[in-house]
Amino acid sequence: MTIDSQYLKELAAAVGFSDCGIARAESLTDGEYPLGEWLDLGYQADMHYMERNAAMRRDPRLLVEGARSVISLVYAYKPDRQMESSARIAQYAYGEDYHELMKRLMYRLIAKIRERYPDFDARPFVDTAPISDRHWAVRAGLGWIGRNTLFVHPLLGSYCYLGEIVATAEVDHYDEPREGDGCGDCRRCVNVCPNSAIIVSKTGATMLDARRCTSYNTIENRDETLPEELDTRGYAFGCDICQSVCPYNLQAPVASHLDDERKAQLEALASSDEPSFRRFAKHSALSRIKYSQWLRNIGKSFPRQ
Ligand code: B12
Ligand code: SF4
Ligand code: SF4
Repeated sequence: MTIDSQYLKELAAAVGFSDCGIARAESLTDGEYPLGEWLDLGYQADMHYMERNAAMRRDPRLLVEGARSVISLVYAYKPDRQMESSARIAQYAYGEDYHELMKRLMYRLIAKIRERYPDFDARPFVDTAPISDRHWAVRAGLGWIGRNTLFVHPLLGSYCYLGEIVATAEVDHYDEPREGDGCGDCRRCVNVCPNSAIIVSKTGATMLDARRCTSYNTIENRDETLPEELDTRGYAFGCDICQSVCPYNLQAPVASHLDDERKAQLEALASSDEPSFRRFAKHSALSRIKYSQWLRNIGKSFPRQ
């Protein structure tokens, strides 16, 4: 079966994705995705799941038997305004949990494709399996990996969620990665990071040392205390500092609306008790952390479990 790629992209836009590109399902090279080097340096901190299934992380054909195409999908979320609180939450977590949002749209897209191609066999992924979302977006020609290690779209910036549908079908036209990147001489993100978590190697390529990163420490770190030297600049969940200075984000169009009710809910979290925190977190990216981590992140005591 060969799918009409243009038709597929039109369907992706119709279900609500901001952009879509399609790459051949082949193995990523060590040069593109030096996972081994990152792990050897210990930059994964306690994210031991990153140490498992390394081969699968590079090659989607090990994840989906017979895979031929990776349909990469971008959903922009730059909000129209910011929450105001001493306990700040990264913008990607303002709305619905992106795993739920992306999965729903991807299943809708698969259903639409099946209306014309009933035998379309595919599996959707969004940060839910060993596959590197950013590198597939790059392979599909949608943008590049910026110095802050995030995927940057030339028009939408990096405030976007990524997901992919791995399919056994071929398409009539595959996209190619862009030539070079759009960062040029810019180093704003590297220079602004309060924890020097973006490490520049001798070759000039950058990697993220999660041990130093506020996002890692406020979300993935399960210790009773945060590292003393960590400068969170008020972030209690995630961190947007290295994205907020990026010229591509500054010029990107607003893509989501933070309404008064949601804004108030986000701001009230700093004083929420456990039941109200859990209620809020249920369909939010905040479900990744426990209430005890939340208390630790906002500077309150970390009760033993
Ligand atoms: C683990 C993880 C984290 C970890 C580690 C992040 C990281 N940069 O690796 C932590 C918890 C810190 C994290 C934080 C965040 N994350 Co996260 N995370 C992931 C996850 C699960 C895997 C990333 C991964 O593979 N890391 C492994 C290493 C090897 O990758 P790397 O070092 O970044 O890769 C670099 C090297 O390969 C280097 N390189 C290339 N060639 C060469 C050559 C040489 C010689 C060298 C030295 C280097 C080099 O270039 C790459 C880019 O710089 C993905 C989801 C997924 N399944 O893909 C989401 C994902 C990357 N995260 C996402 C988000 C939104 C975030 C946050 C912005 C959330 C927030 N606001 O707090 C922050 C951003 C922090 C940052 N500056 O990266 C989005 C990013 C969307 C986008 N536009 O890119 C993703 C894609 C989830 C999604 N599906 O939307 N995340
Ligand atoms: S997310 Fe924050 S702490 Fe992590 S690299 Fe970016 S600026 Fe630094
Ligand atoms: S701030 Fe500059 S160097 Fe960093 S990702 Fe954006 S354009 Fe690239």
